[in-house]
Amino acid sequence: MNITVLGCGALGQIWLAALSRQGHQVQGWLRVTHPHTTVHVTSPEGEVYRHFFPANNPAFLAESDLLLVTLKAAQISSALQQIQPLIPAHCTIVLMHNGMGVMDELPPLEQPVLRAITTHSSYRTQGRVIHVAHGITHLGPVARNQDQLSPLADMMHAALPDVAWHNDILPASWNKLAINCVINPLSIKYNCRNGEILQHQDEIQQICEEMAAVMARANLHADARQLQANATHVIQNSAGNFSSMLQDIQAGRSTEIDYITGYLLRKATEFGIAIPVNRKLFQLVKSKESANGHPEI
Ligand code: KPL
Repeated sequence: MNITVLGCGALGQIWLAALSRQGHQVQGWLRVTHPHTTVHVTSPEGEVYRHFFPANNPAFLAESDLLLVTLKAAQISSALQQIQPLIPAHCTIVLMHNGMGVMDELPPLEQPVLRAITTHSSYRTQGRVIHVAHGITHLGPVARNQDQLSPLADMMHAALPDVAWHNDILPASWNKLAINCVINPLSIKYNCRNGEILQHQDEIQQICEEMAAVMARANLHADARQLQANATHVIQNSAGNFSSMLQDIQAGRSTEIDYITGYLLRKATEFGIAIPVNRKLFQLVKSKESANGHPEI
């Protein structure tokens, strides 16, 4: 397959490496145009992979079968808008990001769009990517009746297991949202690695109870104890990792809070449900962002 990976951060590099090793033709696409990109990944098993890939080649994009978007939620719609005229109609666009609400911002697209949610954990340090722990990638259509795209899950699974196909990606999206609503703001509150969050079980429970109330109103199966168990599992798996949100705050970047707890708050407001614990965490992260020079809106 010809594959363009839009966004060459930690997750983008892991996928570039994995897809290329599987024999696919790949290129990166950087927001600041550059003819090549360096991938330098240390796997959870300690193997080092270092390679140069071509980047930002419009002719290759015009022949791509898959556009894998690994940008942060807030960057996706404008980045897609810029390259939209170059994306061929047959190319499947996979959006792999934290949080929810991006679909509401996208320009109208003729290409099929899939959503991917991943629990692979990784971070960037001194020009290298540390792939801390393997995870599961859930893949599926946002619109119904796109089951014919399910072979893509097998292709991606062969490159970087596990990948699971879902005919309806919404429940998996909400379950990952719950994990991020727990780990990311709490990692900011306690300024800690994921593993230390386990010490705050009462808060984890409260976050999950509020989350379950909103999910139930959205007609999704919601069990607060299951959400808490899922979050605990991911915390244990990524214990040594700093959450992406804490990495963003430490690097002076804006975070994905508007698409994580912010999305939950928007839904709660729509349903008339009070979620004070999540609201307070949202405000805390926004205040850290504004201390970093990002306006509170
Ligand atoms: O998605 C993550 C993130 O950091 O954003 C988790 C799964 C919480 C791993 O750190």
